[in-house]
Amino acid sequence: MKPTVTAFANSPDQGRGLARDMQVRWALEEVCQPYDVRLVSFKEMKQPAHLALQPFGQIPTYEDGDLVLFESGAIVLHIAQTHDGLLPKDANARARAIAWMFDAHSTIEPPIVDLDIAEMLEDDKPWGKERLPLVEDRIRGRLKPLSVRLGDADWLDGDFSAGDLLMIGVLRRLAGSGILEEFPNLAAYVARGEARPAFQRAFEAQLTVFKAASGGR
Ligand code: GTB
Repeated sequence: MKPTVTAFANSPDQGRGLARDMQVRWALEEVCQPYDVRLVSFKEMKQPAHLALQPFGQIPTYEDGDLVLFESGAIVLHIAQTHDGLLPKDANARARAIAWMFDAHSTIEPPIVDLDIAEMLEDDKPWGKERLPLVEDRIRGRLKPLSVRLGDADWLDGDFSAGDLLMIGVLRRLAGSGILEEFPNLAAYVARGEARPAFQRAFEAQLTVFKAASGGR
């Protein structure tokens, strides 16, 4: 049986693959696991049927037989633990790859989400313009050590892993901000991830949804 993932019926990201179903799609593509997608509207996400799957009324969710999961990081970890290809076999290397997954979501991502909030919701506040550079600097404060650690390696710790997948997913949210380009090795790292055939397949799949929803434009 194929797992089912939920995604936005009308993604506000305009087909740029920035919503978090993208990481789940990408992980499934990396391990060659076919999957179904159930598209949900903003209204449906807040209805009891979806809230039973995701208490906060968000996407993505993951259903596979008796298992219902939410939290994109937990979903990617589950996929990586139940399929070959996204986590090293060696126990210590596996633990380190999982550490990078947590790092992506709990250390790198918060100031990046804060930038989205500052730009989208706080721009018109009297203090909005003054705060923005502070938020941007907090992102730089996280990217600098990440850039140093990556150095000239292709991936964060040996072969490509679920840690890289989540980290690249998080860094992609900086597209258009100009901040990522201040760290050329991180920009190249993101481009390397985006060039992976599995990423391309996942990206095309979510883009097809966006194009269909916007009348094929
Ligand atoms: N911690 C949860 C996880 O990782 O699964 C967070 C899930 C989450 O934030 N889901 C968002 C959602 O459902 C979509 S991905 N939001 C609707 C709501 O809360 O009502 C976040 C996202 C949304 C939009 C863009 N964008 O337009 O670029 C990018 C990322």
